[in-house]
Amino acid sequence: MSFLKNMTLIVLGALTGFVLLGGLGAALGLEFLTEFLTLEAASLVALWLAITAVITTYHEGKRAFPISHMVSFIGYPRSGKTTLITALFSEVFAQRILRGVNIIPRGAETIERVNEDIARLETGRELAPTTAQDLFSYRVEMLTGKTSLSRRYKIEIGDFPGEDSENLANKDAAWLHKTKYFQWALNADVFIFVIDLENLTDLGDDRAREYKSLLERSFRAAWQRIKEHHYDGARKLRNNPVILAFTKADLLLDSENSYRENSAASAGNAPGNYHRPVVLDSKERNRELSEKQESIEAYFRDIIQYLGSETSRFHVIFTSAFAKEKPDSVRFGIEELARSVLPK
Ligand SMILES: Nc1nc2c(ncn2[C@@H]2O[C@H](COP(=O)(O)OP(=O)(O)O)[C@@H](O)[C@H]2O)c(=O)[nH]1
Ligand SMILES: [Mg+2]
Repeated sequence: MSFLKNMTLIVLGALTGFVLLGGLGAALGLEFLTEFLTLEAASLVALWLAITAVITTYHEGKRAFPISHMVSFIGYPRSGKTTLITALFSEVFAQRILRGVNIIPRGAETIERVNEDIARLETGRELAPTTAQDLFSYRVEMLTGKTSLSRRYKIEIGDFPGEDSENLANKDAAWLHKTKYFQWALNADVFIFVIDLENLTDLGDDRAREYKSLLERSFRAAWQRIKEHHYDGARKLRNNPVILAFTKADLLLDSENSYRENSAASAGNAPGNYHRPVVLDSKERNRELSEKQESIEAYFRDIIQYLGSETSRFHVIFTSAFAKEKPDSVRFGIEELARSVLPK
């Protein structure tokens, strides 16, 4: 606001100056001054000042009024959503990703939750359950760049609540859509559909087939609901990032050379050991993982093609909170996730 006041003062000051100079010129009989200061010249200068004011106000405004950016994680209970969000924050705060971008948690709730969960993740304890509320959203502010082109974003990351241990089989595809969280998610800018690889370690068994069928039905219906919500065309969903995030990629490596403590057979749903993550620095492990990724993508071809045809910013990302590419590198897939979900 003070900026607007300043610009108004400058424009008024310049115009007054013109009038005074013109008057002075006339009084002193300096014709060249009065002629030069014609109405045309005055309006040209006023126009130039107005344009500068508009441009500067626009840039100032971008900094002063943060741009809202809502990110919504959509997935069934126990699929690793809270862990994924926590891993994302942990990597950002450790400056292993997005260096130079300033991310500041906002509000006691977010600060407590994030720090408590990062500590739990790093010591291999279960994360605090998300049962208490109908909806939890992490609030952070993000500052990019340092020049006058810098921007301020108010980011909300919505975490789907509901941690009940109920069997997935009891959930119908519409279960997601009936929740209060989904009502919030309808207005998001970025949509992340989460698929738990724990159910997909053997693509031949019934569990995998049922899981796939449930997910495809419910994600397709979710997307259709989101589209229907924006039916008036107020928003162009084609430009919104949509991500299919596969979690727990470490569980795909259940071969001899995989780390047993994190493998499906021994750990099941127990918290993984962050201090002894699967390290993907060998050729064999990398090859094994990319082969598995390919077959998973082929398995989900229908939903991948559907979502891929709906937006120009579709990504399939494999992630793991307990795997890294090198011993001290960023957790698996988290950098790609950060790049696709945060504003550019
Ligand atoms: N092996 C493995 N387990 C994970 C990973 N991410 C989460 N989990 C486990 O999956 C369970 C559910 O995770 P949580 O984040 O609470 O799921 P949410 O209900 O979707 O929020 C927990 O026991 C986690 O320790 C992962 O990357 N690898
Ligand atoms: Mg959770």
